[in-house]
Amino acid sequence: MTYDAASVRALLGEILGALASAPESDETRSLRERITAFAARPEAELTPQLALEASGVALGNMRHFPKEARGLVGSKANAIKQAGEAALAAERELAEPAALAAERTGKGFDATLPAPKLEAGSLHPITRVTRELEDLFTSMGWSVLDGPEVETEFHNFDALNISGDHPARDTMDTFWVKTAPRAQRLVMRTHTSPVQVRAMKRLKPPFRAIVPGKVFRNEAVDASHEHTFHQMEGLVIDRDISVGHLIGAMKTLLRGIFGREIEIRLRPGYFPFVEPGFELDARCPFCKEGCSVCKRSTWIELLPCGMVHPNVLKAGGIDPEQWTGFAFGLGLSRLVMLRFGIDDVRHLLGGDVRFLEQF
Ligand code: FA5
Repeated sequence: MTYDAASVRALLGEILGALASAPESDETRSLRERITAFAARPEAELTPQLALEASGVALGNMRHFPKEARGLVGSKANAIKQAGEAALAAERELAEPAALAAERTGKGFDATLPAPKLEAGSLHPITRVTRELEDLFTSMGWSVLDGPEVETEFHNFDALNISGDHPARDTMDTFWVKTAPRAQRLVMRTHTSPVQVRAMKRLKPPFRAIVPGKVFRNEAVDASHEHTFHQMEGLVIDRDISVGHLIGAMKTLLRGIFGREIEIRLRPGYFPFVEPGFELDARCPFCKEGCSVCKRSTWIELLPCGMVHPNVLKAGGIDPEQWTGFAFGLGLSRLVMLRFGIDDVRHLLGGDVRFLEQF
C-alpha cells in the first residue's frame, strides 16, 4: 500500500467541515487554523509524519467538535493515523536492509571479525550479600528497616548512651555537617545503631529488625579501613530476651552466610549502648591451622553485639522493666571481603570497572 497525501488532505477537509458547525470560540478558531495549516501544505510536503501529527491534533481536541460530529471526526482522524503509521513502518523496513548493505560494503568492514561482546551488568557484591541476608532474616520474620545517612547528634550518640564528653565518641571519628549555630547538630552517621532508637520509637514491641546501610567515618584509610563502608544492624526487643537468644541468632546468621555450622566465641566488648557487650569471633571458615585471613589465629573478629542497655530502651520510649533485647552491628563490608576473598576494602566503593566486572 502506498501512502496517499491527496487522500489525507481530503480527510482533513472533512474534519474541517465538521468543525464548521461548532460554536465559535478561541479554541475552535485555533483548532481550525492548525488543521487548515496541515491541509494547506503542498501534497509533496504532507509527509506521513505530518499526517500523524494532524491526526493527533484532531483526536486530542475531540471535545471542541460538536457532539454529533465526533464519530465522523474520530473515524477520519484514525484513518489518517493508520495511513501515516503504515507508511512510516514501510519506510523503516526499506531503510534497515539498505543501511546494513551500505555498512557491509563500506570501507574497513571485515565479516570475519567476532561480533562485539554484549555487556551484561551484574549486582555489586555488597548488594548481593545484603539481599541474601535480607532474605535470610525476613524468612525468620524479621523486618528490614532504613534510616537517614545524615543523622542527628542525638540519635547517633546521646540516645545510645554516648554523651558529649564520652570517650567512646573518639573511637568514631565523625564527619560533622555544617548547621546553623543553634540548630541541632548533624553528623554523617558513624554506624547503623542510631536506627535502634528510631525503630523503638516507631514500632511497638515485640519486634525484630535488621538495618543494612552505609556509614561514614573520618578514618585514616587503609586496606581494612574505609571512610565510607557498610554495616548491618540487628535489633530484637521482646520479653525475657537473653544472651542465649543472641547466640542462637548469630549462629543462624553465620550458617546463612557460610552455608554450614560455624563455631563461635564471645569475648567481652565495650559499647556504651549494650550491657553486657561482646565481640563475637567466628572460627575461620577458610583454614584449620591458621591462614592470612584469620591472621594465623583461626578466629575472625566478626561482629560486636550485646544486650540493649536500659538507657537506650528508655530513650526509645520502651519500659526496661518489661522489655529486654539484643543488638548486633555486623561489619557488612568486611563480611563481603571475607566472602569473596577481597583483600582491600577500598576496592568495594572505588568504582573501578575492572574490579566490578569480576562479579
Ligand atoms: C559499631 O559501629 C557499633 N555500632 C556496633 C554494635 C551494634 C555494637 C550493636 C553493639 C551492638 P564498631 O565501631 O566496632 O561498632 O564497628 C562495627 C564493625 O564495622 C566492625 O566490626 C568492622 O567490621 C566494621 N568497621 C568499623 N570501622 C570500619 C572501617 N573504617 N572500614 C570498614 N569496616 C569498618
